[in-house]
Amino acid sequence: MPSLADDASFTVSPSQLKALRDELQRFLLEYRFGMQEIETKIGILREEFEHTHAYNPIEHVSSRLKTPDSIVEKVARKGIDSDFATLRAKVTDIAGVRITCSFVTDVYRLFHLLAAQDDITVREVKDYIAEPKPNGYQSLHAIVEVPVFLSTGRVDVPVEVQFRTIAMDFWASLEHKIYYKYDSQVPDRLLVELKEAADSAAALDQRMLRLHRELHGPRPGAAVAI
Ligand code: 0O2
Repeated sequence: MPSLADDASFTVSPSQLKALRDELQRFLLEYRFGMQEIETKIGILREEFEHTHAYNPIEHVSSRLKTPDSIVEKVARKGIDSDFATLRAKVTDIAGVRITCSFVTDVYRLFHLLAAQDDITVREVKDYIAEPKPNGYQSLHAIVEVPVFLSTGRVDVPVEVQFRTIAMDFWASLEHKIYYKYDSQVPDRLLVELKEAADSAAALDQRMLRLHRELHGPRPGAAVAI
């Protein structure tokens, strides 16, 4: 297959182009199915939680598939080969699910409930809550593999699942907009303010959790650490 990241010097016939398009669509379809499997699992946990504990630990869930442009950009940035086998092995965030929780304890609780399911394999965890990024970014990232059953058999699809609180999500979405607006050249003054805002968001999370516990008492298993 011609490299997705190659320059425009190669030529392909219409039938090769169609075959490439079909292969890319099928490749992305597997990720869509993997993403849907995770969404279903999270939806089930949410409903079961409400039913059993009369409590909903999830504020909202969003999902996205990386666009072909964004995959090509990552391949070029990381200098990796762009054949489908390498993409499958090295680009693990083609499918992404973001789960926004009420409290930090819910973040870990949901992660553990998902990770404990016996068809889920956890490939990698990055705990940016325990160790925030230098800019202040916080979230718990997990690359999990979920089986998808196709007419051709089973495929284990990696999905990047990001767990965060509302305060972390608020911060990350503003920071993302600022980076976009300044084309990554954010003035130092704003970087300092963003870091301070991230610290305030973390303090708010702690405070809200304390208040919540005062109201309801600690829930069983609420403070699971990873
Ligand atoms: P999008 O649009 O959310 O998909 P890399 O993927 O190579 O850039 P790495 O180490 O593989 O980096 O991934 P990491 O650190 O697990 O983080 C990847 C994703 O986390 C990003 O995806 C963002 O969604 C989020 N993220 C990580 N760091 C930051 C940050 O400092 N600020 C904000 N706002 N989000 C962050 P994408 O692909 O960049 O974007």
